[in-house]
Amino acid sequence: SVPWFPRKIRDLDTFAEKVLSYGEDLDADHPGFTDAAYRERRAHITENARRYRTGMPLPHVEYTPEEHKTWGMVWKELSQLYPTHACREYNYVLPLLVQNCHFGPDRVPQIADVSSFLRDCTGWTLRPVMGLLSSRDFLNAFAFRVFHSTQYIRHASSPLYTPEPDCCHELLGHIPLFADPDFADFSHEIGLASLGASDEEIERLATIYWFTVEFGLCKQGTEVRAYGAGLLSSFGELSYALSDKPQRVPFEPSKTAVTAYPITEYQPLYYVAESFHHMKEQVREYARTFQRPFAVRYNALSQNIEIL
Ligand code: H2B
Ligand code: FE
Repeated sequence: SVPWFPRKIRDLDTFAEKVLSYGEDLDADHPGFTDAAYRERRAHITENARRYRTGMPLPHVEYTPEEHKTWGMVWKELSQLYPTHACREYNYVLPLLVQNCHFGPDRVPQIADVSSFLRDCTGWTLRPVMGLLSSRDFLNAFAFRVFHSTQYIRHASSPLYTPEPDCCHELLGHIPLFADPDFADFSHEIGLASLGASDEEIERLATIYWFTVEFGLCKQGTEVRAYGAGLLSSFGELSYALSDKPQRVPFEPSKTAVTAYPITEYQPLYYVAESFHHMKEQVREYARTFQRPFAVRYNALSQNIEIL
């Protein structure tokens, strides 16, 4: 039997309370664990995400001067590396985000501005989320071209480190490439493959997601550049990934999907894609091996999944 999956965009509302970790409560080793004001701030921001439903305006967060400062430090560090380390598509979009969505060193951008920008570019939109969703829920939303974004920011005591996704990771790591048509379609393809997939198939897609959307490298003429969000939002790993230390091999879904990876240290191995367009074709081909006895298609007008 095929596991339940969302058929209409409103079905994503059922994910809101199903976060796995880091809602309002933090683990003991989190930099903000002993900071009551930080925990309260997080609780306030995640409460908006908990209450959010499809069709509501995206919550506006009034960031504090300290939060803007943290963002500014992250921005300044990373933006030095982008011209030489980020892929061409990323470097094309970032200035557009500066022009259209108030990206820059001075303040944290608002996801409402970013979401309308993405909608205009590729039809992707954002939803606020309290914390980590299950791989299944998180990837199922991709079938609707929806990306769940956190809005809280890392603790001010460690501006270059966060143990979980925060708005710096989402805005600098993930968001820019959703404005690229081929990357948008590639990500959508993973989402469609995840609908009604078995637990084992979800695991494989989550691994592909890890080695592409989070830690992917791609060819750029004779060079290799980064497009993965985990790299584009980490000053240290971004230079490491392109150095001569790690191993780099061509992206190949059936191999990539079953590769083991560490989550608390730099990756020993990166997969290098030919192009986003080619990756989309590869993932589509790979998903044909899945068990689901029917095909699916997203109808962007009705925002429903059609079963074929
Ligand atoms: N949930 C949220 N909120 N953000 C993520 O980046 C995320 C997630 N990543 N759930 C997912 C899991 C990823 O690690 C893969 C698909 O398992
Ligand atoms: Fe991420």
